[in-house]
Amino acid sequence: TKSELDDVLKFTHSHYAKPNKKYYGFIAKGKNVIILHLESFQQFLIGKKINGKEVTPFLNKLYKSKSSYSFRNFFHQVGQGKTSDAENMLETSTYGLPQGSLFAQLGSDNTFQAAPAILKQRRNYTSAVFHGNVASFWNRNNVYKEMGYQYFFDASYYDTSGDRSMGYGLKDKLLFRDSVKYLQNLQQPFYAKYITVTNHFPYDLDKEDTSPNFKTTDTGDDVVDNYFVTAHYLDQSIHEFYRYLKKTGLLKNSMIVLYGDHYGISDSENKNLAKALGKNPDDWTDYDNAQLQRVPLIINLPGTKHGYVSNKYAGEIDVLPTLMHLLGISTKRYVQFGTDIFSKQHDQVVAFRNQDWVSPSFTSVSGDIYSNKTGQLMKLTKRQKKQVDKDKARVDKELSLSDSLNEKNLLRFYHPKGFETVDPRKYNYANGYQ
Ligand code: GP9
Ligand code: MN
Repeated sequence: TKSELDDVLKFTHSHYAKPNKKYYGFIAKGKNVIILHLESFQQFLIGKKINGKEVTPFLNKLYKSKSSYSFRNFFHQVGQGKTSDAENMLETSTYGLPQGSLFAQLGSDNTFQAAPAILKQRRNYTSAVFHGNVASFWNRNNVYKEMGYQYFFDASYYDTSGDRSMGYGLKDKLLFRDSVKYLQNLQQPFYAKYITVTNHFPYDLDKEDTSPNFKTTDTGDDVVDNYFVTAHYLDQSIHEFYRYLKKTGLLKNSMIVLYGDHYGISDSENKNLAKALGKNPDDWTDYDNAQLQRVPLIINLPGTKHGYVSNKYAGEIDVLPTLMHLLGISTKRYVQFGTDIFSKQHDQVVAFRNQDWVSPSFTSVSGDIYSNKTGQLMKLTKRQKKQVDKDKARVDKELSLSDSLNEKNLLRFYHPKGFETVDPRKYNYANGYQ
């Protein structure tokens, strides 16, 4: 295991991307961090109009705002752990497992060196999660203690009775509204994560929650048609949340990070989705499926004026080093497989959990290489083959080293400078923070 840990450290140290001085600690230092985990929210929703109406007008405004750094080539990298894989990647910058959910399988006993503990120990951040489902789903109540979360405001903190819930829990508008009393009493600076649920397969929504003037598609596939309706509802929920942030005075001293956790429409439905995207279903290929794995990443810093939409290719694995550098916190000492997207050394090859990958030039699906320029299968030149082999080798190595680290719980043996091992017994979510 010592040598296995050394293999991991050798890779992550050689793969480390140092901060971009222009962004390191200037724009976000000392701000609260609010993570908005947008359930099943895909990038194709951004800017999309249906019957002349924007599906997500508020998020569209946020995405283009001068106070946002938004990413149009940002991809989810989840496996079967879905939401819990996204959480793991964003808060540890290590991947989920090849099969199943890391949270469920390893989350109760593994040693984590995760965002809540790092931010607490380095900058005295309070940490909290807000989610309208029961605490035990995805084994969160145990995992969050290993991560060092001080608070977990799960379903037991809200009235989830009757039509206040839908699918996996409390409806998003109610989660945002009923949690403000907890959020505004958190000791600042805080790191608070909201996990939404309403925009979740099969995208049911009570009539009372739909907007009469938003008419969705009529592809004949209920999942696709309803997806736009619940995405529209989620957009309204975020808009309402921003109003609460403004009213409580939290907006101006917070960095709000919004991202889609993974796809909402699965490959099997994509042919019906193609019509809604104005594409010919008969021309739909694996390349198109891979391109739809984009989810939005919006880093919103109210008050800044130099935001822009970045073309950089990146994935969920890259968020933690990126956020920590924005906060002015160094990351070199931690085991992180991702790289700071603002860094000149940021690695733009994005690994998918199933060993597929995308880069600015290529899309690799089950070993077939497509050109991102033409969307067609490629006959590789010698030089292109060399590049593709290099990218593939890096993806395979990164995934296998991450699996070795997590499956063998190697962080037990790793002590980054100044990091105190988390004691999960310190936390009791039933009656708030000890
Ligand atoms: C449940 C919710 C489920 O709490 O997070 O999300 P999923 O993993 O199914 O996307
Ligand atoms: Mn999810």
